[in-house]
Amino acid sequence: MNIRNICIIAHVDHGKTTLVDHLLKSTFQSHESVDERVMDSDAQEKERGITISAKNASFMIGETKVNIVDTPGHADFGGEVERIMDMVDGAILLVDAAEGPLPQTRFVLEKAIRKKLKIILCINKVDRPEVQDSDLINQCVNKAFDLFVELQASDDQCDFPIVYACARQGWCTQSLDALPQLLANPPQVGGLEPLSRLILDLPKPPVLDNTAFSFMISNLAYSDFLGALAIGRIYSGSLKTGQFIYRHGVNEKGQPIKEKFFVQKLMSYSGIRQVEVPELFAGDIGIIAGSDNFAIGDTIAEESAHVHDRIEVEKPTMRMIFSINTSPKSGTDGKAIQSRELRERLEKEVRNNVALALQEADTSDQYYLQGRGELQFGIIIEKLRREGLEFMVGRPTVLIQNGQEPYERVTLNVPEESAGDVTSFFQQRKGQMVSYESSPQGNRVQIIFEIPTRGYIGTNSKFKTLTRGEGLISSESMGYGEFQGDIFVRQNGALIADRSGKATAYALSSIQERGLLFIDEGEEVYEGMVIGECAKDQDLNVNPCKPKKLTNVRSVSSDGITILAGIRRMSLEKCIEWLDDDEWIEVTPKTIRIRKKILTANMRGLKKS
Ligand SMILES: Nc1nc2c(ncn2[C@@H]2O[C@H](COP(=O)(O)OP(=O)(O)OP(=O)(O)O)[C@@H](O)[C@H]2O)c(=O)[nH]1
Ligand SMILES: [Mg+2]
Repeated sequence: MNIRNICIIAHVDHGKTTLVDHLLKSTFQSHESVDERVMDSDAQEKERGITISAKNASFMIGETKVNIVDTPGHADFGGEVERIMDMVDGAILLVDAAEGPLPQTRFVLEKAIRKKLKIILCINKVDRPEVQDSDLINQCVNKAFDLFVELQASDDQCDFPIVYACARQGWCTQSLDALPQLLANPPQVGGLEPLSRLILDLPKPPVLDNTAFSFMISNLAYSDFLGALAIGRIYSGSLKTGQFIYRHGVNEKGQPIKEKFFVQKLMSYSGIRQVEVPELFAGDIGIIAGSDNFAIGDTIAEESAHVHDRIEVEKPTMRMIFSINTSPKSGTDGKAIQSRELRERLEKEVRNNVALALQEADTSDQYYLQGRGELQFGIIIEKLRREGLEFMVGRPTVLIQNGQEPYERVTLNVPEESAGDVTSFFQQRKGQMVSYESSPQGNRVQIIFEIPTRGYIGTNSKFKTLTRGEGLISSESMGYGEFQGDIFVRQNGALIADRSGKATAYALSSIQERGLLFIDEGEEVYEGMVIGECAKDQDLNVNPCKPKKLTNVRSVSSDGITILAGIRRMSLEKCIEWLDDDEWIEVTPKTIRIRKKILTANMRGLKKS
């Protein structure tokens, strides 16, 4: 069969998954109702509207089978893009016409160029109002071209074909002159034909001149019936169900190991489905079941076949400590796992995600998970929580190397009126402004900062507030640089419960004068639990359970006192941003609480920021 293996890469939100919807359209049966952004199949992907993990699908263009991998665009999931690059020979690089190339465009393009992929440039969202009657599309193409040159693409890669697209309406064209007509009259069918033709022009999968079967694992999935599923590209030969084959992997020490296993089932992609096939052939992307020990980067091959180099990805720059739940309420909401289970669960996560690593901590019931960003950690925590587990996590910290610390290049696009506030906020956190550019209309500015990752962690909510939700922010890792000394992060102390019990409205109404509450009346608290943010820069122990002395006078509200002013409900993301080094986030399926690591008030002392 004729095959093309391609991926789709871009900065976050530039429209990858939407374009894949339309490419896959022909594979859906007429009676099927298909969700928008069908590849974002995970619950958290749907809720957050972003892609988290890279996923495969396939569609037909005439007689040619196209295996396509949709990838995430957020920098925290860069490892997902890196690990699928070995599966494909071509890439569609999407760029939002109005936003132009952004940090993650550069990151993914660099990876594609290094892997010698042939690239199609797709300028997307040409329907955006700001693009009309402007020169933005041409500027976008020029900036993309400059990026290719800067990243040292080969002449052949620099000679990329271009399509101008509206992924949302499912059409594209190679001619700029055709845009007004297409915008006025979007085609109902066949709108992506120009892109399809370019996909067919991409190189065929190179099939090694060797009849021995060889396959590399780029992704893992799980089936309740079959256990682990290895997803990857077949480089040479073929494989049948019922055969014995070898897994060439590595042990914990990184030494090569070889395991023989029985091929239980083989599948390949048809649309978004994995369908059983009797045999897999070189060139295709397939799925193998038969061993529970599969790991990303392993080669599955006949004994004599070539063992491929393992997948290399950028190293983690951050870590977060995970602990068993030692809070007084442990086990009341969910399953309070023990040390061994916590370790096994985190190990599973690391096996499935090459961008993560597990590191021992000083005590046996705590482990460091190393990764790339707060969002990545937040998603893993939420996933474990939804599995019914209880545990605690600490503040994300950066990994120091030879006395140096990691840096980010942060690109901000903000309304002009908030530029001053945003700038001083990032400068306070040791950010150095490296560029400041006003938009042609003059109402927005693009600012680029180079900032220690430590300073960048925890800026998201504040950035949203400063820009009234209208700012765009993205970052790319710049590697390691000089350690910048103390960075002033949280200004406020914590309001801490000094006993266990139920919070009363009476007590909270007077505590709220000292700061901002995180809890409401009636909520259970325990000694050492953080119930709010102190207005001052110092921690404060308070009694949130104090009952109102009975009087004969009763008034409107339940216990005759004021209604509480405002409560700041702390989402998981907000807790991660807010947390200090002497605090834990206690995560259970039902609640998220912040607590002091040392619960007993008189053992703790009161910390001043
Ligand atoms: N105006 C306009 N909006 C589009 C177009 N294509 C996609 N969008 C919108 O852009 C948003 C992001 O689309 P996605 O397809 O999720 O983007 P993505 O690149 O897959 O995002 P990540 O996977 O999270 O990086 C959605 O609201 C889409 O409806 C387009 O051609 N025009
Ligand atoms: Mg997506």
